[in-house]
This record gives sequence, structure tokens and C-alpha cells, in this order.
Amino acid sequence: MAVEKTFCMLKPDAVRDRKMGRIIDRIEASGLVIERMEMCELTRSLAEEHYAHLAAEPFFGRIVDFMTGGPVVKMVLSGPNAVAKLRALMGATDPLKAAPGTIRADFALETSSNVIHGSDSVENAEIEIKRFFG
Ligand code: YYY
Ligand code: MG
Repeated sequence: MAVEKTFCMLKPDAVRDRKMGRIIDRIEASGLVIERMEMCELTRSLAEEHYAHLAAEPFFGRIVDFMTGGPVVKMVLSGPNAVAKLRALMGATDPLKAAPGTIRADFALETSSNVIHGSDSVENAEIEIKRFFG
């Protein structure tokens, strides 16, 4: 298994609703290593760039409003198979379809506020780490 890095972000709902500690606990318990971690607020242009793959969707403006509505926690995680491992820990995009025991199943109720982001490929992880950490 390749040692990889992935990009993770706790979304504004996780911070606002005081779920950060429990989510970070799950990340650490999984064996993934937190290499970098910082709380920050996203500018509109950074959120628009990050979700550019959804720019044509009717809900794009709502995603950008949500992601810029409060602080987030951005992280670089590393470990064997880190990209797929984080995605498995997170669960499906729609929390109602996420497997029991996943972060989204246990901490979120709606697709539009689903508490966590994780890169979906090694290539995107590299792009996203550069995007958020320079
Ligand atoms: O990678 P992941 O977050 O699981 O899903 P994406 O398809 O990349 O969508 C990014 C983000 O957009 C999702 O986490 C919530 C939001 N979203 C939404 O609000 N409504 C949808 N129907 C699809 C996605
Ligand atoms: Mg995605």
C-alpha cells in the first residue's frame, strides 16, 4: 500500500456545532497522521475554485455560501492509502445514504451540510493541498 497524503477539511457546520473533537478523534483512531492542521475562513474565490466541478449545478451558490459562512479546519493527512481511507471514514456524500459508523452518517443529516471534505483521488489531493496550504 502506497503511503499517500490527502486533504481534509472540517466544514463550517462541524465547527459551529462543536463536532470537531469527535471527528478528529475518529481520524486519529483510524491511523491516519495529521501532518498539518489550521482553522481558517475561506474566501468566496477559494470556495468557488474548490467546488468548480459543481459550478453548473443549481445549488453551487448555496455550497459557496455555506463554505464561507464560518471557520473551517483544513488538514493534511498521511498514511497508507490515505485518500481511500479518509473517503471510507467519511461515508457517502448524502449522510442518509452513508454507511452506519461513518463520520457523515453519525454527524450529519443533509448533503448540503455534511461536516467533512476529503480529496477523491491522489491527483486531486495534491492539487487541493497546494490550493489550501500553498
Ligand atoms: O466529494 P463529496 O463531498 O462527497 O461530494 P461532491 O460530489 O464532490 O460534492 C461536493 C459537495 O457539494 C458535497 O460534499 C456537498 C455539496 N453537494 C450538495 O450540496 N448537493 C448535491 N446534490 C451534491 C453536492
Ligand atoms: Mg468531492
